[in-house]
Amino acid sequence: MATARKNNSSRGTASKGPFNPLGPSNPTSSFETDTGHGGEVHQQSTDTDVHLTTQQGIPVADDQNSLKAGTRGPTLLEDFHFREKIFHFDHERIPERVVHARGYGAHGYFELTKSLADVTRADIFQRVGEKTEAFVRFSTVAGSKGSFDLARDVRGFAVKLYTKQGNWDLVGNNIPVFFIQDAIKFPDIIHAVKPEPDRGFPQAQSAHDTFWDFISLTPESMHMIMWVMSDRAIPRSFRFMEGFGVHTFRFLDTNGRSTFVKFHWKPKLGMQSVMWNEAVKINGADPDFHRRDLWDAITSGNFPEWELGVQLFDETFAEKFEFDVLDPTKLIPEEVLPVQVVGRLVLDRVVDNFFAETEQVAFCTQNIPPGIDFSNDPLLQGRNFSYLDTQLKRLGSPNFTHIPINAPRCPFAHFQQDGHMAMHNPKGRANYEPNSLGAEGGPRETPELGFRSFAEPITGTKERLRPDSFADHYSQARMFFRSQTAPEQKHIVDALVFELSKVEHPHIRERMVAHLLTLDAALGEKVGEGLGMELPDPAVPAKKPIDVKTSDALSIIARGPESFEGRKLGILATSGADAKIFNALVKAVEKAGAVYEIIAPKISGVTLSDGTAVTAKQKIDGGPSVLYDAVAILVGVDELGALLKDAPTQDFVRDAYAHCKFIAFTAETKPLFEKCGFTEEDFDDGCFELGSATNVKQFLEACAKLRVWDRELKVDLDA
Ligand code: HDD
Repeated sequence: MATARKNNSSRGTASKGPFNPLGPSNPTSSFETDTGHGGEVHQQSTDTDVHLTTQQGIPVADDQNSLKAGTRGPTLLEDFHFREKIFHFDHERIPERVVHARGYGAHGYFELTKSLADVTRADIFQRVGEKTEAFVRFSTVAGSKGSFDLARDVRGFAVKLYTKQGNWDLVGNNIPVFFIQDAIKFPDIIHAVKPEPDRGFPQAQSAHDTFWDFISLTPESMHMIMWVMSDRAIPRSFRFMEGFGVHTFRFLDTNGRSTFVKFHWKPKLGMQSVMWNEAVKINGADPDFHRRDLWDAITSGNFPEWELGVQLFDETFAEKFEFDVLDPTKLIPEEVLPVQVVGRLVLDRVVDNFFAETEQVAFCTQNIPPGIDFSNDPLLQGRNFSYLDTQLKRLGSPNFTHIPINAPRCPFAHFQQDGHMAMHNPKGRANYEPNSLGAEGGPRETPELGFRSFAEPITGTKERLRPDSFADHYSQARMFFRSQTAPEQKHIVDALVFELSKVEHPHIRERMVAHLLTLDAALGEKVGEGLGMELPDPAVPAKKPIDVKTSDALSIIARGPESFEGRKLGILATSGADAKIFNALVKAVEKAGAVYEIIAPKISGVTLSDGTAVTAKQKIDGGPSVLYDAVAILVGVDELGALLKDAPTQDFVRDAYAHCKFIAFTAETKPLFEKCGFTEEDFDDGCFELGSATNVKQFLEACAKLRVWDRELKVDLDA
């Protein structure tokens, strides 16, 4: 027979008062609400004398039990606290972004290091040393909001700069070109890559029929495909990737003179990617790998930084260049037109609230301040329509700029009013322009300061045509492939074979290999061989490809980082591990500007040979070696027996080796390598037996190279 229980059932005893594990007046969480009345902010205090209230401010007496007619009777409709709480919960979700749904943002600033006053009147580029507040959101494209971070995918690199003349959104990617030339094809490429409509899978993956069907029917995507199949699409961290504005934009000076510009973000710590097999395992071990990395770096004071670079050119350069500068499937190699560094972007503050900032931030390509203008790139022109439109769908009101993360930091004044959730309505009687009722009839337009478009003469027939100058789809794809180092080329081949092996329709595989044969015969042959198929005839190009000069800047490895700074060493340690070596290792890691994490049999940690106790960050099965850039294994003799029997420990060692990482170990650890099937011959330049502080130093110096690429050919079936 059930007994009446008025309190929370988990307490198990009947009592009249509301159940509150922390007592009746525990600190509530703190949050701010912008009332919008003159920007006044009410803060919900953490003071213990502030009670839980409804949204209307009514104090709540019982937050554990709904109001019922009789102890075991039905819930009453008049329970306004219950209704408000559930109503709000039911409406917590907003539509996720149709693309780039999974992302992570952080605050920071842009600092100008070189004035561009001679080419642009944009205020942000005038005064060296001046800082401009920034918010950046990184993202994957195809996956939904809850998908994993290490998908093979393009990464979004969207930067909102709160300039003194309004918000400038540079909504770029970590790849400088795009799949398609005309925005009208955007829904098609996105439908093709997203989960297939009948079955609703695969999630966050391009390795399926519809994606490759569309790609193999769209030769203009070949250049982008080279990038997406390369290591660029599986970055180690947001901190180690480049960003690009992609399109050609214009700078306009005070006289309205135009200079074309392409924007680049260059990571201060250099570029780095993971291996595909590693990416697959990271997704299981830590689906939040990238967002956690950004959070950890910023909260530990290792602020990620990028340089802003510009490629500036005029009409004469544009006319002479082999490709159309309005074609977003083409880039201008740095060797042809150098990138000038003009500033730096530093991310130094994590968000206070993920939803309020990262989820509600609304980037719009059309947000540009005076001094910057669009080019006629047809992809950019279409984007300028799409972004505004999507924010209305996602955020539900034309007043999305009233949300603090989207609001300009400079003064603003206009007569737009009303609408859902209007927070800033104009005061006074006159809500139109011009008027003679407000103070000086203002706000009024300012021809001098105001945004002006480039006065470009336009002629032509109204038509739906691609220009001939957009017709070469293979030359730059070839340039990209041939600019890669041998391991990077191998990764592209492996990625194509992997992806096309997931395609069920042979005709799609054939059509794709035909494109690859036209792009680069050796590439096509290797992929065809990897698929075990007879080679088709090469695809017939709309325009015969040309051989253009290769560019080292396109390779991650050719321009790899020179230090281990910002990277992470995983130290798998057990009790009894040599304290001297451990201490030397930790010192060397810190000196290199890197970080380390201890992985141990138990999370409580280990006791080193000198009796020092150190706590662990991970238990061995929670800290596989894929989470680290290099690893060290320090085992006490008494603990070795247990580790030899432990499958996750063996995975740790085998994966570190297979993923070409630098590995350090003490003499006592060698039986573990034997147990994993390694012989003396397998110990290469990337394996360091640690016996003294000197070789600890050598190990850390070697780690700067990040990977032992020669090893890959020994451990990979596809090699
Ligand atoms: Fe886009 C989001 C980057 C082409 C339509 N895009 C979005 C985001 C990034 C990019 C980084 C996420 C912004 C954020 O973090 O909130 N998109 C690009 C780049 C492109 C590109 C670099 C090619 C050079 N996009 C593109 C086209 C269209 C769109 C051609 C449509 C015609 N993109 C959108 C969108 C999104 C978006 C549907 C979804 C969420 C959002 O805008 O705010 O409007």
